[in-house]
Amino acid sequence: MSKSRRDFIKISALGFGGLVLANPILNTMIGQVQAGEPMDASQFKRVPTYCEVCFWKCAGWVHTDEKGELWKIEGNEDDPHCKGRFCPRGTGGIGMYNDEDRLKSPLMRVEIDGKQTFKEVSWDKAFRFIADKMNQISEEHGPESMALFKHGSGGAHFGKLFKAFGSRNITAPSYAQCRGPREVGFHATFGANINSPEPVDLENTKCLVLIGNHIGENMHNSHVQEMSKAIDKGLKIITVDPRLSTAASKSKHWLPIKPATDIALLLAWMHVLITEKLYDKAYIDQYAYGFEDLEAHVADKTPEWAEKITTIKADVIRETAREMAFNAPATLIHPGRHVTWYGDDTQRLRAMAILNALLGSWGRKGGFYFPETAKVPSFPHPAFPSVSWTWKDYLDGKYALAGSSIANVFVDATHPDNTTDKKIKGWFVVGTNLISTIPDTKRTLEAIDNLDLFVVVDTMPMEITGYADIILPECTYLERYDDIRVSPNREPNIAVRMPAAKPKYLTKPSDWIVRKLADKLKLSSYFNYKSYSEVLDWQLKQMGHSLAEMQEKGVIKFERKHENLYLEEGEEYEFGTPTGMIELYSTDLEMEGFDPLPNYTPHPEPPAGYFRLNYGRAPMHTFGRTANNPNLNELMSENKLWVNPKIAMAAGIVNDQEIWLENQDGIKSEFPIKVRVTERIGMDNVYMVHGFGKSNKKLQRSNGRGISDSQLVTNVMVDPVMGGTGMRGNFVKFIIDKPEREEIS
Ligand SMILES: Nc1nc2c(c(=O)[nH]1)N[C@H]1C(S)=C(S)[C@@H](COP(=O)(O)OP(=O)(O)OC[C@H]3O[C@@H](n4cnc5c(=O)[nH]c(N)nc54)[C@H](O)[C@@H]3O)O[C@H]1N2
Ligand SMILES: Nc1nc2c(c(=O)[nH]1)N[C@H]1C(S)=C(S)[C@@H](COP(=O)(O)OP(=O)(O)OC[C@H]3O[C@@H](n4cnc5c(=O)[nH]c(N)nc54)[C@H](O)[C@@H]3O)O[C@H]1N2
Ligand code: SF4
Ligand SMILES: [Mo]
Repeated sequence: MSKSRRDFIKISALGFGGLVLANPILNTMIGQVQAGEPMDASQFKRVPTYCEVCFWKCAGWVHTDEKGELWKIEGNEDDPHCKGRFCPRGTGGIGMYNDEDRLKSPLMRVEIDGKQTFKEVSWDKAFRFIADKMNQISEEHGPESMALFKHGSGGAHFGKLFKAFGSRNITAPSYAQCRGPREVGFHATFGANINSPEPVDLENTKCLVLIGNHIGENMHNSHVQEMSKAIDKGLKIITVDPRLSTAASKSKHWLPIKPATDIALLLAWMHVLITEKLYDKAYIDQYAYGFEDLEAHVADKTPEWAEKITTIKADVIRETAREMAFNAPATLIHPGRHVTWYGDDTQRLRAMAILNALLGSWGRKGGFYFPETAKVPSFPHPAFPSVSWTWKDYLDGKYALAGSSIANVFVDATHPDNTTDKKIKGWFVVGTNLISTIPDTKRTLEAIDNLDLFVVVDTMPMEITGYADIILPECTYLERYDDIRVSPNREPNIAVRMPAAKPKYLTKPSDWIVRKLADKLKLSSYFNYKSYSEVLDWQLKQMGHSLAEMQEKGVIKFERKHENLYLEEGEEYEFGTPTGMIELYSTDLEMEGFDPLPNYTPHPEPPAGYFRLNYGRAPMHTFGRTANNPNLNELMSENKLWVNPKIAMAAGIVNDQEIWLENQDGIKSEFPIKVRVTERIGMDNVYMVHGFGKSNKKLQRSNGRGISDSQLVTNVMVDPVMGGTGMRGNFVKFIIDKPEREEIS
């Protein structure tokens, strides 16, 4: 690796020896809970929270004992996100508080004897340094040259600081690395975004079609619960996945599709529904635009045509299409979530939306319901200054249908090859580990090297922290207030998060960090309160409630005020598309010069000796954020490489053998991975769970355990419609003997 201005510093260089270790009382207590031993609950106090282990944000209770030690977390019975039960990750959330590898103090990059290292500094010194640099960047390039990458609750506080400072260049990896194409594809069709939680009426669904969406391993709580209830009621599942996922194993039909060919299958399903007149004619006649165009478009997309492409037998395609029609409109083609696969993702999601339209499932029981969100007033503050440019101006018309900012475009605007006058010179990265989150790490590092200021706010010494100028340690969600949770659902609802323990070490909540930094930037008028509890109480009082009440209840649900949950029979309805109808033929896409009807395009195949790199989730982990969590690491400490037995035999590799991988660009995995030989995966791809193979030695439990899929994702197929980063076009081969590697300093 070439020497860069910002050498990666393993935080271990600093040595945190002697600081507090894991809480032994807590560990015993968790042991007791897991062992199901009875405990006297009377000595415990409970504090409301919502979980931060993933973005489902389940509301729950943190129980603490008389000494204030955290004991356990459990779900809030009134919460529609969790229905009273946390998933294994949420239950293990206390491990985040308890992890002895946590960041403990603000750290500043310094050079000692020509070698870069991190030095502990006071919060005040850190703020002075950051404010000086921000002001300098603003003077030289304008405040817009400061950019914020955020993910998770703390990011909202920083978002406000950035707007007050004069920048709207704010982004998150949940769009262009996750669900962006889904939002664009469904918006173009139904005039509405899907958002989170997805408004899928799983509890009433009779036929569920999962396309590369592995609910059960993807552990989004209420949906897993609703799906298992529906299974008990006889739900038919059709799973399209090259791997026998948990969902596939519970399915009536598992379609082990050849990767990257889903659009062909979707078009053939439309062909069957239309030619066999199985679609919802009344619904289409009343609500849809462009049916004749669609009919002509799929006329030659026969199951036989699709069989050649997808390897799924024509009669299976017919049979599954009929199964969908039989159960319609309670048939749900699930829109998925992590959908940035092959660069034509918006078009694949459009095809999924169109299929839902043909089945009449949008706005229907067992399909998609119309969600409603509670209104929470904003705490008053002066108007934000106007800005002279944003990421949209930088793009100058490219990715025109992107409804949200594109994280990888921020990398481009920071990279030295940006020749425009709209340059990003400073980054705040709050709660996102960009090194393993945005593909093409090399480019991310080149951008980082071109920064004048790089601040990372995190709870753990994750990879991204090693490149920062300043690291600010945030306390965990169990130690802080955060914004009121508002999200769309069947019933509008809110939930609060309150601190269950004092912040450990020198860590602080984001709202405090932001207020102190605002003081230094002379922006304190935007943050006119002493504690975030004041803001929450003010907001709740405007709504006729209070923080004291929320402390008792945790969650409040409200009556719906607007439309019904579902369409009434024959109800007149205006969709949010340009035509006001469900656009089978998309006028938005046509206007921007894209295919108004989805087309199948072939994608490159793995060369001989290589396999497509497939990745996904494990029920007990969230991305890379939980790999080091003591409770969750105990459940699964490394990922394994799923390899088909025939492939393993040919390669001469056996179960549990450690091998390395090399991708099509000659990039070798940093660590080895154990092989899991299994019939559950096809011959053309290998599979691993994302989030392992942590590089930083300071992460004692997770460093070097398994492989990071992200290191091998160097080929990125960008979606021309909205800028999403397709990550599934990477091919790997096996390396049996430990490869020689240049040590990363
Ligand atoms: N190769 C590959 N890339 C992917 C994916 C994939 O499957 N494979 N998945 C994509 C998807 S779907 C998504 S949504 C994104 C997810 O991307 P990220 O959200 O970036 O994923 P994580 O690895 O969990 O990184 C979260 C970071 O936040 C920190 N953190 C956790 N809690 C807190 C907190 O309370 N405060 C602060 N300040 N920091 C905190 C963690 O320590 C960690 O560094 O990744 C995308 N990128
Ligand atoms: N436990 C847990 N749950 C989570 C998360 C987590 O980190 N941990 N993260 C949450 C987030 S933010 C997201 S976005 C979701 C992501 O969860 P999902 O939206 O379910 O998506 P992926 O993880 O991408 O799903 C991968 C599946 O797609 C299959 N697949 C691969 N290639 C193809 C193909 O070409 N065609 C088809 N049809 N299938 C293919 C894989 O074999 C695998 O089963 O999970 C959420 N839930
Ligand atoms: S699904 Fe699990 S990890 Fe995610 S918020 Fe809910 S309890 Fe937490
Ligand atoms: Mo995601």
